[in-house]
This record gives sequence, structure tokens and C-alpha cells, in this order.
Amino acid sequence: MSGSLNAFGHIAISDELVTFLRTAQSVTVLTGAGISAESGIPTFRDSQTGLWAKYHPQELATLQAFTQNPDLVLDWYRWRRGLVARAVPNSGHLALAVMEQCVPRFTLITQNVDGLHARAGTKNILELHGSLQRMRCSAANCKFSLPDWPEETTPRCPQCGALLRPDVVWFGEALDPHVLDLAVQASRSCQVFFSIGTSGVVEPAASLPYEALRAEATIIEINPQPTPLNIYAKYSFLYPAGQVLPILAATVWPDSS
Ligand code: BV8
Repeated sequence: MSGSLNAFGHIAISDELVTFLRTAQSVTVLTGAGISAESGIPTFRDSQTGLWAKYHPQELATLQAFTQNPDLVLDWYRWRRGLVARAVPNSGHLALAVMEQCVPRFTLITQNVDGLHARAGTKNILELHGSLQRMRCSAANCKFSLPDWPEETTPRCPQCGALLRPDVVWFGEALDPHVLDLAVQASRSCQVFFSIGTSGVVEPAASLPYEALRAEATIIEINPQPTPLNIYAKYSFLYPAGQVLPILAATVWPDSS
């Protein structure tokens, strides 16, 4: 069932879905770049702007790119950090923080590295791909990390002298196995699985909705564009998350918003 418009052209939440969500005991949410689009953060599929227009993120978000040209990759992340610093959580982020307060068991799994879910107030967050707010040592066997970026242009680890890098998971790098395991468990043990603002291309994140499906969870997708998951979604809203989620939270949990 796709989210429909009511007589006034507004997004309507069916009575069936309202009743279902009000009684839901466990909800898991997977978000992608689309949830931050309405905060002004370009998605990986949006064409990047200015200097970065000539690069595809996938070319820059790799250890190889960092090794070959650390200053270019660090400048790209500084540009993104600037966007994030000027951004605020949008109504979609905020509605998910409300949902967490209303559901007995709630897990938010995000592919995003922008930290906007935490700034919106969500507590139980699994950052599958790390965070561009933090830095860590690029040496494989060095555990040094920093909660923020030092001033230096090309900062080095004070413990071993290797270059510091953004604390994110690049293409070709393994995710933190503990975080991934928690995400798989949360996907396998929920009644409701929301997939919001993700094209569902990047693995292993893209497999999580199918873990939920195999465990007979109800899939709800929110994305203006249909994705391969769409045929498995019992409810699909082909509208921006910043429009759907506030209406959904206010309709299902009117006393909480
Ligand atoms: C790994 C951090 C193995 C960095 C990112 C099969 C199995 C395992 C791996 C692979 C596999 N097949 C291929 C791979 C390799 C690779 C991969 O998946 N490649 C893809 C391109 C095919 N995966 C990896 O490399 C992963 N590592 O598997 O390691 C391993 C094991 C042991 C030892 C060594 C290695 C690591 C992947 C993580 C990469 N890092 N981010 C950074 O951000 O700088 S991924 C990055 O891209 C994002 O985090 C995100 O995950 C992805 C972009 O996807 P989306 O978030 O979906 O964003 P996108 O732009 O695609 O789509 C936005 C959507 O929003 C759209 O659908 C749009 O319609 C919608 N939208 C727009 N506006 C709105 C909206 N929706 C709602 N509201 C709106 N307003």
C-alpha cells in the first residue's frame, strides 16, 4: 500500500497503519543520505557542487584516494563538515527522535556520517559508517582517536606519527563487526522496519531490510523514488521524509509531538 494523499492533497496515514504502529513493540529504522537532504546535505547521488562537482564520492571515499592524495580527501571532508556544521536536523530527524520515545524498543541504524540524528535527540543510534566529526589514526594497529579535528592541515598521530583520517568506513573497508552485528540483530528482531532515504545500493547496509523481511517484519519505505525494496514494502511513501515523518508521528502519537 503506498502512502496516499487525502482530499486536501496532504499525505494520509491509513487507520490500519496508525493502529499497527500504536501497538508496535519493536521498531528498527535504517536511514541513508536522503534523510539529511532536507537539511541541505547533498546525497551521494546528487551531483556535488563547486570544486567537488568533478568527483564522484565513491572516488574520494576510499583508502586508496586518501593514500594517494590525503590533502584532497581531507579537504573534501572539511567541505562536508562545513555543510554539516551549517545544517540543522530537519523535521524528519526530529520525528524519528519522537518515535523513539513512543516505542518500547527502538533502534536507529544510519549509513550517514553527519551526526544529525544525535543532534535531533535520538539516543539508540548505530553509525554503520562512522562519523566525519571524529578522526582516528590511519595506522592499522594504532587505536588513537579524537572527538574532533585538529587545526593542522595534515594532522599526524601523536602516538605513532601516521596521518590522522576521518573516522568513517571507506569503500573496500570492513565495517566495525560489533556495530554490524548489533544492526543485524536489530533488523532480525523487530516487528517494523523503516527504510528511509536510502537507494539501497551499498552493502552490507542494503541487506538489512531483507534480514527484517526474512524475520517477517513489516517493511515501511519512505523515499520519493522507488527502490528495489519497494515491492517488499507493505507501506511505501513516495514523498520526502521531512514531509512524511512529522505527519506520521503526529498522527500515530498525537500527544508526543
Ligand atoms: C565492505 C562513509 C567488505 C564514507 C560510505 C557485497 C557485500 C559486501 C560488500 C560489497 C558488496 N558489493 C559491493 C561491495 C563493496 C561496497 C559496496 O557496497 N559498493 C557499492 C557501490 C556496490 N561496500 C563496501 O565497500 C563496504 N565494505 O563491504 O567491506 C570487507 C570485509 C572484510 C575486509 C575488507 C572489506 C563499505 C561501504 C561503506 C562505504 N562508506 N560512507 C563517507 O560518507 O564519506 S557509503 C555512503 O554511500 C553512505 O554512507 C551510504 O551508505 C552510501 C550512499 O547511499 P545512500 O545513503 O542510500 O545515499 P544515496 O545518495 O545512494 O541515495 C539517497 C536516497 O535518498 C535516494 O534513493 C533518494 O531518492 C533518496 N532521497 C532524496 N531526498 C530524499 C530522499 N529520501 C527521503 N527524503 C528525501 N527528502
